[in-house]
Formats: sequence, C-alpha cells, structure tokens
Amino acid sequence: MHKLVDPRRIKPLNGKETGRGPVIYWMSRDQRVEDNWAMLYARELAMNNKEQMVVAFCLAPEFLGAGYRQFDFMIRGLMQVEKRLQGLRIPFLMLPGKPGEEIVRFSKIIDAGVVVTDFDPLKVKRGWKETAGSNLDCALIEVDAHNIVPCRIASGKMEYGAYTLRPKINRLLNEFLTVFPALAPQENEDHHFFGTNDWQHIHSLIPAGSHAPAAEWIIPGEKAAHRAMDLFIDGPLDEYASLRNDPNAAGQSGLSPYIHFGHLASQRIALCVKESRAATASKEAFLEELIVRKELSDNLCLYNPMYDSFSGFPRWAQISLDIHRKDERQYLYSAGELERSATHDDLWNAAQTEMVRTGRMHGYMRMYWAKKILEWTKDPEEAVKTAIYLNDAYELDGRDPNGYAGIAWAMGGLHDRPWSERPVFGKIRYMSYNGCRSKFNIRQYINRISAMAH
Ligand code: FAD
Ligand code: FO1
Repeated sequence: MHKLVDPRRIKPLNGKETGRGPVIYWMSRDQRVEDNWAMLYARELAMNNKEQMVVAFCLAPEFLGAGYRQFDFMIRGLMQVEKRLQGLRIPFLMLPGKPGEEIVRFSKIIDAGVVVTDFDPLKVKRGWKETAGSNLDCALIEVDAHNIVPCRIASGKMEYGAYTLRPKINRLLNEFLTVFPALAPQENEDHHFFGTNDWQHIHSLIPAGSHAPAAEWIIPGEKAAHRAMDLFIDGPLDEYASLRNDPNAAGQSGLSPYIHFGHLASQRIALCVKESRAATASKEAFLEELIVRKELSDNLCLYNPMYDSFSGFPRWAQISLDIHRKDERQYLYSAGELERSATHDDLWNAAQTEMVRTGRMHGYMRMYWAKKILEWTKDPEEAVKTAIYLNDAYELDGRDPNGYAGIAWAMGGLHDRPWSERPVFGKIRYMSYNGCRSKFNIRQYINRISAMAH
C-alpha cells in the first residue's frame, strides 16, 4: 500500500465505500497540479486500486460575489492545470453548474469508485459537499491540501488567537512541513474518453455585469506563482520584518491571490523560505503570517459558523460595541459612497481606489480601511456586511477565510484583546489618520495611487 499522504490529512465525509471504478479528484480550493496532497491521494488510490484517475472542477454560476476579475484569473489558471495534466495523461474536466449536483452526475456517468476533494472550511463549500456526499453512490473523501498542519489536527476547537494556536502548530510542524512527492503520470490513459474543454464557452459563463476589470499586475497559474515566489525570496523577503507595514515599500510578497486560488502551496513557500539566506528575523516574521496567521483563519471558519457576522465576534467585543451602538457618528457613509471612495479621508479613499483599480490593497491599509468602515457606518452589522461586500467584490484574494478573519479582527476584536474604551469602537483596537502619518509617508502613498488612478 503506497503511503504518499499522511492519513491525518484525510477525512471520509459520507461514510460510503470506495468501490471499483475510476478515481475522481474534485478540485476546488487547491487549483494546482504539483504540491497538492488531494491530487497525490487520488493518484495513490488509483494506483492501489489499479483504476484510472480523472480531475474535475465544478464551475459555480457565481461564488460569493466574485466577478469578471476573479473568474478570469481563476479560469486562466485552470487552463494551465489542464495542460499540465495532459502531460501526465490525466484528464481534466470543467463541469459548469451547481457543484454539489454536477459532480454527482459526472460520477454516475463514469461509474466512479471514489471522489476525493480538497479541504475548505467555508460554509458554501461545506454545503456543496453535504449535497454531493449524500447523493453519491461512492465514498467522498476530503484531504487538507491547504494547511501545512491539517486544520482538524492542529486544533479541535476555535482558538482565541495566534498565541494559543502557535504552540499547537509548532509542535507538529516538523511532521508536516515535509517535501512533496512528485505526481506520477498515468500509463495507458484512454484520453479520448473525455475530450478537451471548450474554454471559449467556459469564459462566456463568467457572471455578466461584474464591474471590476481584470488585474493587470499579476499573471495567473502555477508557473507564474513560482516565479513570483522566487522573486520575493531573492529580494524583498530579506527586509520583510522592517518593510512589511510600509505601504510605500514593496515589502509584502504579493502572493495572496496565488495562495487563495491554490496556484501555490503555502507549504512550498515555507520550505523555500526556510532554505533561503534572507535575514532570520524576516524569515520568522514572514512564516508567522504564512503559517500561524493563515492557518488561524481556517481554524476560525471551521469552528465558528458565524465567521462572517457580528454575532461571530468574541463576547467581550459584542458587549462593548453594543454599549456604544448609539454613539454619534462624526461621519456616516453609505456602502455606495464608500465604494466610490467618496469620504472626507484622502488616505482611506486612496486605499479604496487601489483596491477597486488593481484588485489588491496593502496589508497595513486593509486594517485602517476596515476600522474606518466600522467608524463611519450606522452600526457594526452594517459595517461587517459592507466590508465583506467590498473586499469580496474587488480583492483578487477575497472570498477567503483570511478575509473573514481580517475583517472580524479589525472590527470585532477577533484574535485580539480589549483596548482602552472610546466612542463607537468601545474596546476595539483603534487606528487613526495621524497614527498612519507617524508610521509612513501618507502623502507619497496617496500621490502614487492617484497617479495610477488617472
Ligand atoms: P504577505 O505579508 O506577503 O504574507 C504572505 C501570506 O501570509 C499571505 O498571502 C497570507 O496567506 C498570509 N497572511 C499574511 N498576513 C495575514 C493575515 N493578517 N491574516 C491571515 N493570513 C495572512 N488575506 C487574504 O488572503 N484575503 C483577504 O480577503 C484578506 N482580507 C483582509 C481584510 C482585512 C480587513 C485585513 C486586516 C486583512 C485581510 N487579509 C486578507 C490578510 C492580509 O492582509 C493579506 O493576506 C495580505 O495582505 C496579502 O498580501 P501578501 O500575500 O503580499 O502578504
Ligand atoms: N471554487 C470552485 O470549486 N468552483 C468555482 O467556480 C469557484 C469560483 C471562485 C471564484 C472566486 C473565488 O475567489 C473563489 C472561487 N472558488 C471556486 C473557490 C476558491 O477556490 C476557494 O476554495 C475559496 O474561495 C477559499 O476557500
């Protein structure tokens, strides 16, 4: 029996048997060929069962407010997945329509013996898997290919913060931060069975009327992702500790769209960062974000079903925000005004414009951006709704556990602690315009964004 994949990454979802018949990898979160534990597990099953393997991707008609920008990026990445799999004689099929249903229909057509899928804690994904799991005739098995330490293994409950999850991850890191086996090609694949995908048609399915234009600054897919990773590690990583919070410095990696769409495994990045000769303080600071912070977001979404609402905030924060619910708001903006960067604050407007125009916003500005939305909307529920709407409509890396965790951290004290009390915010950590001014040259940031925008 091959043991390519650590059994602790694997979770049977519907308690049904693995039978004779092809193995389907239902790809969703981890849209890459290499460094993909779910792909490797499906390959292992096919080898052991002497069956063929096929990869299927269900193209949802719409996904958490994603528009042209995100679907275009994702589909171009999937076209490369198809090419790379052809080289390994592994068929790749796009299945447009309702994911939970289309995968069942397909598995019945080819009389599949088992369906493997990748781990994703988002409620919408769990819904798809519940539907699929109950209607499939065969086993549905989930593999955590997104976390270095499998989310369900790192902790069995919602963690208070990075400080409680970090030791649990560090204890297991050596067992899981391992090198990846290569994906073996298939032998006599009767390839004609599936034909190829009609990408023209697939592209035509992208939700109409979706406003944000494609993001020009980034090329989708596994190859470009590896290039971007190498460029970061050989350059900016060295000064990450000091530059990562300066919106005027290109101090961050810019890898989040690749990580979000799964073009690049965080485990691959961590292995390469560890081997690099960059400054230790910067490597540690980066790995803290890439491993602890990122995996803390999956922990939130797996164990707290209200991760995207006010009622998902820690109790102390809800109580504190309730006490200040009636405080007078010095400024009050609608979602439309915020979307159009039509506030009194030129720094906030620049960040919003950066996001709308490019599909990304500097990490430091994301904190300020969200906290001001809390300050300028009529109540915390409206603030959360507005921030999620804008983040998921415009950010290339949006619709991700990191986004829900980031917004709940900024507005609801999640994974944070109470600070000194003030109007509207209560005990939620505050950030001010002057505070930003003392941290970095805000004029330079504002000018750069307005030059880019015109
Ligand atoms: P780097 O600093 O180069 O970090 C590398 C990777 O580490 C990131 O790609 C990410 O996977 C992880 N990481 C870094 N910072 C964080 C963090 N604070 N929390 C969790 N993981 C982190 N991240 C998203 O991926 N999607 C989102 O929609 C998103 N929305 C956010 C909203 C708010 C209000 C806040 C405060 C943060 C949000 N973040 C989100 C987290 C973080 O800001 C981004 O991951 C980061 O800015 C992405 O840029 P980068 O890849 O260059 O980051
Ligand atoms: N996953 C799918 O399985 N099918 C889709 O059609 C799909 C569309 C999509 C669009 C934008 C986006 O940001 C993500 C999308 N995803 C889709 C899910 C994505 O792969 C991630 O799994 C989650 O967004 C993060 O957990």
